[in-house]
Amino acid sequence: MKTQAQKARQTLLASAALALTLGASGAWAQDKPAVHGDTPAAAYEPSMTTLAEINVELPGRKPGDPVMTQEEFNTGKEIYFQRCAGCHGVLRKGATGKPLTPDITREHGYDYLQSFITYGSPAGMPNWGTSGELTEDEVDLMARYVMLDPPAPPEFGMPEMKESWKVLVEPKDRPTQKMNDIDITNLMSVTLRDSGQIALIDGGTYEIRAVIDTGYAVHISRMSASGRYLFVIGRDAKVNMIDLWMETPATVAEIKVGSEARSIETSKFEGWEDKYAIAGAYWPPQYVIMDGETLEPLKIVSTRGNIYDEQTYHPEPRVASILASHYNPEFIVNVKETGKILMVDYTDLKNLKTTEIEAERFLHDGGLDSTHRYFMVAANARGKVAVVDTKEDKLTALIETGGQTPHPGRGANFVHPELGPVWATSHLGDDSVALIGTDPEGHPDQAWKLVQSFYALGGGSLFIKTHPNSHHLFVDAPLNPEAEVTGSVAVFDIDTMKAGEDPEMKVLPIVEWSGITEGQPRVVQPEFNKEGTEVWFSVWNAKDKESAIVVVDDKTLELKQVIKDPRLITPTGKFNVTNTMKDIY
Ligand code: DHE
Repeated sequence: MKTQAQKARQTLLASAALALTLGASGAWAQDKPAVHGDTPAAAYEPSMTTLAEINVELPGRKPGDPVMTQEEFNTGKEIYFQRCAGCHGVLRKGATGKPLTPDITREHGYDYLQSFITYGSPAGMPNWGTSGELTEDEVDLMARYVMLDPPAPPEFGMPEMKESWKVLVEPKDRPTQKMNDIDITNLMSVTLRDSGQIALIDGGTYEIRAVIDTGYAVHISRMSASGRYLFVIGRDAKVNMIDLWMETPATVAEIKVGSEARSIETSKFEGWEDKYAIAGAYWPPQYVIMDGETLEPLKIVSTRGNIYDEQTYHPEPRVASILASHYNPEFIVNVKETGKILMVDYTDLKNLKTTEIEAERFLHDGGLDSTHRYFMVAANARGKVAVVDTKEDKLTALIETGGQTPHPGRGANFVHPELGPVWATSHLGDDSVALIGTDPEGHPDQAWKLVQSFYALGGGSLFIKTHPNSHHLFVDAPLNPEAEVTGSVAVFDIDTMKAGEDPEMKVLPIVEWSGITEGQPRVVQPEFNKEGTEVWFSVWNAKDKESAIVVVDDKTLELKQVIKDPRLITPTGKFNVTNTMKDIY
């Protein structure tokens, strides 16, 4: 254990150095891997791939405009949306990175821009030229491109949504009872990132029961409250609604809700089960509430507006995570750049009521506490977690997690033997795990405070997980620079945890267990089966290499099964139907 701990410290130093070089200009700058290659870490950059494909005319030439052909402009736009828009914003007005509007870029001039793009800056700008990511010609092109007026990608309103909307099987033609022998309560929906598909894997037999085409680089899966319908959203903002009752589960409705999106959720409050679905978009910055049986778009709401503290206008605040409240008929919509959490009351879409909670900028991912009353979301570039009381619709606390760039996924809830109920997050920027007290009634001294922090495997963690029936806490580190770290997962025994003492860490060599020797696969996102007796890990390799899912016995921490299949291309997120439906994590 000592050597592991030492290794972990080394990795901490490596990743802390990395975070420092990348600077404090914001989440994506901090999240950037050292080399911007075609790696899973690079894939973590918000890349507006779909926007890059939209055709835009070269803006009319103004005096002083750099010379550029339409072809060069198209290439510049593609590079900009794929590499730069995540930090500098689609409209170049700045997000976590600095604004790059022509008034600023022209003031700097070509030589400055060319050198800046080539060498980067300690404040967070990557060295696109010297890293070899962009050729000299591309750097020259980008220096000229950013001096032109930024092209605004098209809006995506009701006409566009309606045009993309298809009901493939009408509700009246759908089965009235489950037509298959699958235990759908223990089904796993697995993202096959680079093949634009999901795999439905039986949690009991490990058999792939269906592979379903979805949008581009599908991001997450969420369940309807009844557990019948599965919703997935691609990065291209395409939503698929899948009926798990069909003989072979298949898409029954689909729609596009914008050009870039990451989140989808369904109504869960009593009396509103399966009534609505909601999706949030990065572009255009908006959310849309849809009919829960057909995906018919009903209400589109823009999130453009003022940043919560400065009260200055932001033209493109992206919608990050969305969760359904269990305490009120509301969706919890997290708006990244303005730092607002919107409690959207869905009881009357014509007279929509929204409670706008001031939280913190750069809201990203989060989940509920074990009682489902409190919602915890990471403002990751600010190193904080915002807590919202979903019963009272009020901000309860803003907590510094003590680490760099908290990234909880939905987090992990467990009862610490000495500190009581806690919610945990790991971090992208360092190897710490933060525990936050979540029991204001039973443990008022600990509630909404950072009660313990300890080290896991290394920086570059994305997800942490446990289950009410498990005594283990699992922490991944897929974006760590070291292959040994990305190929393993850290486990902590919850029962032996002591306040103020680092718990002992076990390391499971998941990639080694998968038997995959080619490529540099990364272990990502632990997910439990329904009973909480097994935990599944994705062994995420490059698209042209073998990937796998490794199943570990939660009691013995021994290998139980390796799921391999040529169809399992780049598996990443896994969503157990029951755990997802009931917010168990
Ligand atoms: Fe994710 C959740 C955004 C990259 C796997 N990711 C989320 C959520 C957001 C988000 C807003 C919360 C959704 C919700 O709860 O409603 N993710 C982004 C990005 O903007 C980012 C950084 C870059 C991008 O261009 O998309 C990004 N994400 C990734 C990956 O590279 C990951 C590791 C692999 C993949 O499949 O793309 C990845 N993100 C996930 C997963 C979840 C997720 C598995 C759901 C976790 C959960 O347990 O709920």
